[in-house]
Amino acid sequence: MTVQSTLNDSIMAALGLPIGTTLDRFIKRQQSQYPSAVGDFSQLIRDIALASKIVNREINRAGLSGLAGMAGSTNVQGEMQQKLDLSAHIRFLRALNNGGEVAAIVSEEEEEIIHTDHPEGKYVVALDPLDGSSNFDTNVSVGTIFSIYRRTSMIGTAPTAADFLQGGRRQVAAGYVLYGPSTMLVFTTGNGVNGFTYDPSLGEFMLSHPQIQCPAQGSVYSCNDGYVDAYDESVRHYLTRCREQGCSARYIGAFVADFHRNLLKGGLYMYPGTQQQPDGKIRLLYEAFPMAWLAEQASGLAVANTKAILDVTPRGLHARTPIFAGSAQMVTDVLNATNPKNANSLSSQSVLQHSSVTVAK
Ligand code: FBP
Repeated sequence: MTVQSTLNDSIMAALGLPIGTTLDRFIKRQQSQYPSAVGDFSQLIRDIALASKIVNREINRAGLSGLAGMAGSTNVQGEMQQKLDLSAHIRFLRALNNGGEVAAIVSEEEEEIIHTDHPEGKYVVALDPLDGSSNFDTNVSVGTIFSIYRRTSMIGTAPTAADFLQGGRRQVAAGYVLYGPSTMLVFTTGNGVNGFTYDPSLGEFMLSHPQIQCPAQGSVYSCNDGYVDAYDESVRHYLTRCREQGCSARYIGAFVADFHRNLLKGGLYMYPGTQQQPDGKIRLLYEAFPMAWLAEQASGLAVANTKAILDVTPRGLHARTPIFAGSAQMVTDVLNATNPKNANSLSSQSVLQHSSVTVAK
């Protein structure tokens, strides 16, 4: 007997559609696929969801609560920190520490590894607590980006840099939270990419975008046009060809927001290197690696100059990398434009072998 059968149509109509799958139910279902799972990984995802709900509330009220504006300090990248940068940093640190599953954290806002009160934790997390800092005070979309590894060092000891520098293909989960017109949590654990929309009336993340697939071709490119003259000639040629083919430029200035739009609608986000900044601006551990895994898991691609981002060897906790990410055909085209020799012999092959993409040469 289903619940439905005992209620008459008018009540059913008033109730409307079932509320759908909560993040918690989704995690439980995923966990049941791993007989050996004991729930600590599930708890970790819940801790991230909790922190993002608190950060969401603080972003929404920043103009009222005095959390808007500069904090008067700089981070390891030499960037001026905003109050919201620090409050998001603290909120995630607290939630991950209180959850007890994480032994150490690397955050964009601190130079050194942050050891939690739980050396017994199995996981380490790399985090960009609030991405898109230039947008904070202007009420434009921002995000949080996270990347999770199972530690390699001995449980009970203090994790070291080696736990974080395992390489992008060793991530066990990666995702972002987009604080936009609605707040969404999008993540992968290696079984595709799923998106959850936050319903403040329930205080729950609800499954709204199951198994996201990035269209192979897009008509949008996202880069800071102000820097185009400093890009390599081949990148400039690629952009000229994009425009000739009728592509539009869209750049929110928050990686999470630009990446999310391109993931759903098709498009290419790029932050190339320049002579001044050969490695560009985007950080490998807590920006490029997680977004690259999401791209590949959604049948998109993400490359540096000559190879897949996930095959780039991380040289430091805050190392940067050039990045081209999004629709597979657009990434392959920019790779062919910038490194034809490499594209044919190396990158596109190695890129393609890892992802489920078929791309016209
Ligand atoms: P943070 O805001 O976390 O430092 O991230 C870097 C970032 O803001 C990306 O989100 C964005 O795509 C890019 O830098 C914007 O940089 P620029 O202003 O140089 O175009």
